[in-house]
Amino acid sequence: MTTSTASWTTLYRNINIATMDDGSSSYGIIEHAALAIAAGKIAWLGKESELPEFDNKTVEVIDGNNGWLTPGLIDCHTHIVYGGNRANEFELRLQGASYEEIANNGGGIVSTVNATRQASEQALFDSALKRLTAMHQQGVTTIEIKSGYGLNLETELKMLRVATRLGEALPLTIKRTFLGAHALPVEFKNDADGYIDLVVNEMLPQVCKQNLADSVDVFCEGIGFNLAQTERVFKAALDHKLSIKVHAEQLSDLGGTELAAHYQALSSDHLEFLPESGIKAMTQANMTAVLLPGAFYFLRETKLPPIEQLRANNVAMAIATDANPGSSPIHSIQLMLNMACTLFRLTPVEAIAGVTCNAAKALGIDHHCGKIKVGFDADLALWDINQVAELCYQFGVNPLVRLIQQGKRVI
Ligand code: DI6
Ligand code: FE
Repeated sequence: MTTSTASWTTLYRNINIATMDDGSSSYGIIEHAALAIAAGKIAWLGKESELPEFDNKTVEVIDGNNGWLTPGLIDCHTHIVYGGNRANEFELRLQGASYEEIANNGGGIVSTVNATRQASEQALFDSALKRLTAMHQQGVTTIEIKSGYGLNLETELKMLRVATRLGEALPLTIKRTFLGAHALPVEFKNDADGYIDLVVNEMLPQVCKQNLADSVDVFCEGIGFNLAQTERVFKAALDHKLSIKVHAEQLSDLGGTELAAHYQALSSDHLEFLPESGIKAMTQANMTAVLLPGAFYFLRETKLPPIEQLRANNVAMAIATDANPGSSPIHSIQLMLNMACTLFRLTPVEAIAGVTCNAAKALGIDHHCGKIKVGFDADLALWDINQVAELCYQFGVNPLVRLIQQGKRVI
C-alpha cells in the first residue's frame, strides 16, 4: 500500500519486518524490507526493491543494518506503582507459607497497601519510574498500569495520578486501570459489600471526573471479591463508559471469566483454573486471555492455564509481566517471552503476538496499535537478531537497538 511519499519524515531501509499482522498464525515476515513513517504513523512498508521514489532531502533515511523490526512491545497488565516491597514474604514462602496464607494473615496485598498509603506521591513516582525505565529499555512502547494498593479514595487517586505522570515523564503510552476492588482494606474487615459501595459510589465517580482511568478491573477470587461484588463493579464501570477487565481463575474457579464475558470485558487475566465453559464464553465475547507466566513462576504454581483449549477455541492470548511486589516482582517483558514458551508451551509466534497484537487487543487499542501496518501508530522496535524467535530464545542480552514511539526515536 502506498500513501504520498511527500509526507514521509523517516525511512528505515535495510531491515526485515515481522508485521504480526496475522495475529498468532505467523510473524508476517517481509525480508529485505523498508518502512516509511509520516506524522507518527506507518505510511509505507514493503520490499526495498519496491520502494517508491521519494525526496532524499526531506526524508531522514536510516540504515537498519539488516536488523529486525517488530511492533513496539506492549505490557498489558502491570501494577508498578506501589510503596515498599515484599522480600520478607518471599522468605516466608521459601520456608513453606503459601501466598494465600500470607494474605490471610495480614500480609500480602494489604501490607503493600499500608506502604503505599504512607508513601508520598513523589516517592511513589520515583520508585515506579525506575521500574518503568527498565521496562522501556526492553522495548516496551505501551504499558498498562493498575491502581489497587490504595483501597481508599485518596490513595487510589494518588496512584492513578502517578501513573498519568509517568506517561509524561517517559515516551511511553500508558493505559491506566482502576483496580479499587483489588483486596479488602482492614477498615472494611467482614464488610466487603460495604467496601464495594465505596468503590462504586465514591471512588469510581471521582476517578472518572478527574479522567484518571481508561478501564476498570476486579480481583475476582476467594481472597478478593465474589461474583456479585464483581458484577456491581462491572455495571458501575460500564455506566461510566469505561471498559472492563478481570483478574479471574488465578487460584480457584469462581466463574469470574464467564461473568466478565457476559459484560463484554476486554480480557480475563491469569486463568490457571479456567473451566471449559469459561473458554467458550471468551470465544463468544471475543475476549483476550492475558497469561502471566511471571506470577506462575514466582508463586511456583503447578497448574497451567488451559493453553491447548484456548488455542483450539481461537481465544487470542496475550502475555504480560503482571509486575507487582507480591506475585511477580519481575520487570522484564523479554523474560516473559521466554517463560511463555518454556513454562506455558506457547510457540515463539504466539508469545510475540502476545506482547504485540494480542496485548493491544487486551487493551482495546488493536485498531491502531500492535501491528506493523499502514495507518497504524509508528511504535516500533528494531532488534539486532538474525531470526524473530531469538527474542524468545535467549535471555539476558538485550538485543534492542532502537525504539520508536509515535514515529520518534526514543532509544
Ligand atoms: N493478582 C496478582 O497477581 C496481583 N494482584 C492480583 O490481583 C498480586 C498483587 C500482590 O500480591 O501484591
Ligand atoms: Fe495482576
